[in-house]
Amino acid sequence: MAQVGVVMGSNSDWEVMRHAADQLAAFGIEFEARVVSAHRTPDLMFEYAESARERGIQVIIAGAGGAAHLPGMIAAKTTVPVLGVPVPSRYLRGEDSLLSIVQMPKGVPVATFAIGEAGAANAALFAIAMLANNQPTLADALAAFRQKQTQTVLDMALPLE
Ligand code: RP5
Repeated sequence: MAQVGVVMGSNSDWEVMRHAADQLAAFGIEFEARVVSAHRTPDLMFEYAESARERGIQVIIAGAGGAAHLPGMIAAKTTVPVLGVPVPSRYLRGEDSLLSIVQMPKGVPVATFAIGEAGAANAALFAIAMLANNQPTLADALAAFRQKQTQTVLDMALPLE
């Protein structure tokens, strides 16, 4: 049963959002990935959000670009935590996506991540950290991931003469 839902406004977002999916898969997290558009499939968006908790989804990662209302609208219809990923847009390079997602009015939060691939990967890592609160083996795996990352930097060499 999927623990994490990964949704995006278009399949054109996949190139960014696959970084969330890849990170979840690397930790063995069961997840589902769907295209759900706030303005083009609003009924599907409501149905997805309303059914998420009863289907066992514990965190939703939602990515969208432009006037990116998907994360906020999903958050409006569920109390499952929503992690928003601003997808780079064609004309404003995702600054529009970022501001659309991050500027939620008080009362319905969306945790907002960086624009693009880093945001997608970090949203997945944040979801993993949330799940790890109740899954000790996952907490160990996350600590090992961090340690490996630390060692990679400690081992970095520079091409000095
Ligand atoms: C948004 O519009 C999507 O999240 C996507 O980032 C953007 C463009 O969608 P397409 O025209 O590529 O389907 O809803």
